[in-house]
Amino acid sequence: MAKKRPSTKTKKEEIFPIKNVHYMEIYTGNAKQAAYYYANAFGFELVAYKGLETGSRDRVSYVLEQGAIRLILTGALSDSTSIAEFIKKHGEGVKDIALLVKDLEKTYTGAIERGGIAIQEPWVEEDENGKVKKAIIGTYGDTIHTLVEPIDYKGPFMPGFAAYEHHFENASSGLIGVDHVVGNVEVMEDWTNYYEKVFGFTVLKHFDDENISTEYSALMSKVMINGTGRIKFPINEPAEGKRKSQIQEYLDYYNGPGVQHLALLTNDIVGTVSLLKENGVEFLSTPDTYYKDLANRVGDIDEDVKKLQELSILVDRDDEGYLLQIFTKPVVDRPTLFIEVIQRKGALGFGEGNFKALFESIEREQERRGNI
Ligand code: TYF
Ligand code: FE
Repeated sequence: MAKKRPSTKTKKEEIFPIKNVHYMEIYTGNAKQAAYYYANAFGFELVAYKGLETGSRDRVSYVLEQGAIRLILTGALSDSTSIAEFIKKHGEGVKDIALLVKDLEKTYTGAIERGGIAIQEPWVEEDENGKVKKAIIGTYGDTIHTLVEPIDYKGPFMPGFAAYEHHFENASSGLIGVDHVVGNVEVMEDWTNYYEKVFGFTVLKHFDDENISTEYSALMSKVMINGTGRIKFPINEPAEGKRKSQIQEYLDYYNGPGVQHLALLTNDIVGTVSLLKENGVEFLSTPDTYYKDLANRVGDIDEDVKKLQELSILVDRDDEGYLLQIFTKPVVDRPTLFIEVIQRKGALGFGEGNFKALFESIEREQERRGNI
């Protein structure tokens, strides 16, 4: 008789195994100029391209990489694409959070059986560099998850893309990976239930409007996490407060739910943020009073508090360690999408201790925009 396996090995099989976030695709009105911004301001490297020169007649896409982060900037070449429609409705924004999976057909079919929104059945793309399997599942608003499974693919990015020969020098800013991707929706429970049922995610943390004081632009939030703990997708909903919720402002300008922020990891936030600021990236500011009691609140940290204050970097401590984070102003014309730079030194949280300072800073921006 076969020996019973020790319990440490009987790990529960995930219903939707995800290896990684494969790329995040931004629909933009001018992919060429957006690519220049992410390359030269954020330190991404341009690696692949498709457009008229490669036989793509309806869209142009630039692929940028930094560490394990991959961004695609896509623009329309004709008015008959859904890209042009997307931009008319939402402005520029994240269309796709693509997920690298195994057993794509099985993974896709299971998700659809559990109530996943079927956007596109599995298909195979192919060029001289090999094959890639894909399928598309819908999520909040017009956002999608493209599932990707390469099959012996050896090209620069995906079939149909050519390696990009770029002619300028730009330094990496030290961004190394995706920490979390946040969505703003109208009814949080609808979408947290969706991620539980369809993708097998669980709730890591729940912030309600009590935790997140109603004095400040109020919201509720649940952090959804997959079985490996690698993929974190927080979902926000507006809450009633004294002022207009920052989430409501987003929903008004985006015309519905969508991606609010991309949180990108660095191992050296001081170095990364210094470079981004030199490159002209605009960040939310933090009042000097925040730094007065920082030492009391977070105890000993490796960084020089003066330097953090100079750069407006926020710090929070939890049971496991501490984290440092900072938020850009919106990176598009509408007050919608922004980027968070985060460094984790053990901490597993989301900067809960910074919510008050952060939301006051967001509120100052809302006020300048006339949206309170
Ligand atoms: O992802 C988070 O939870 C943090 C804090 O509208 C945050 O980055 C939460 C909500 C929000 C902006 C930032
Ligand atoms: Fe965040």
